[in-house]
Amino acid sequence: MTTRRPLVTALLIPLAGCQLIFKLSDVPVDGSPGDDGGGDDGVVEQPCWDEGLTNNEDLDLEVDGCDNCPAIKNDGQANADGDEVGDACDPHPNLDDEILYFEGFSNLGASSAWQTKGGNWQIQDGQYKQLLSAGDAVAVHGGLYTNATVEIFYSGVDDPTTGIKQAGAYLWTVSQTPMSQTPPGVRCFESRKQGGDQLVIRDEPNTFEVPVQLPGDRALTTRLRIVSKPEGFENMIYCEARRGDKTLAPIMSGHLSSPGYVALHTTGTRINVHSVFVTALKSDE
Ligand SMILES: [Ca+2]
Ligand SMILES: [Ca+2]
Ligand SMILES: [Ca+2]
Ligand SMILES: [Ca+2]
Repeated sequence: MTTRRPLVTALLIPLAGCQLIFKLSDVPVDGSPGDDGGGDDGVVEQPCWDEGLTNNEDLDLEVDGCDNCPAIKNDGQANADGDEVGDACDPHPNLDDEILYFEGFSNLGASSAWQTKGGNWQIQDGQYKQLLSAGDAVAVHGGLYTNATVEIFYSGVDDPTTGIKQAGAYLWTVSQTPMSQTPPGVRCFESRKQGGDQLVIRDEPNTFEVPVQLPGDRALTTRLRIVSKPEGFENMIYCEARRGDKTLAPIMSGHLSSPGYVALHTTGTRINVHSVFVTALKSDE
């Protein structure tokens, strides 16, 4: 899991004396000890949320573990509500969110966090790729999340000919064995049926096929966001598909307040997953 600065502070100050107090101040400024070293960016930095993540997925000024939105270029790190998640990817602009997980697949060992069933899942070129174009393929992340927001960037879905091709993601309830064939929970898919693109939301046993045709340009990366909001708060989940900053189809369905896994799923199609990002409202909210 993440290494958080407050814990390091507690361990080191008694050993090393006052010299480290400045280093471990809570808001390191650019160029000072504690800055992430991401360049002369001139902005007041937040503490890194995971100092072990040193790749820079989005090529902005902050490495992944010091970036408040690791998959979206946001040089200024704007963050209006002052929580751990930057404006560019904050699902609750006025509530206290925290970052639970980011995977940019920048190292081969990243695959060890995922169980797979079907398909041929490989980390190549900084992406998690499902390389077969037939059959069902699932990859499940071992983390367990409640009231989570999951953002997945992916591309490379096959051009359709006939039949049903789908690529998407789940929040997968823990009551089900992770590798079972038909898990309950909320799923968002992009699908193609006889050449048409559409977004499909399933909150078992219900299925919503969204009457919005998505652009068919597969050269663009799709951002798929799944939000599980707390029961009693808004009592909703929504899924939305985006390309770039454009929201294509925001959808409302039922709630999922029980813990769940994050899963990737393809049917009859290849996919290149660029990153997976999980945030949640802080549990004391
Ligand atoms: Ca970055
Ligand atoms: Ca960023
Ligand atoms: Ca924020
Ligand atoms: Ca927030």
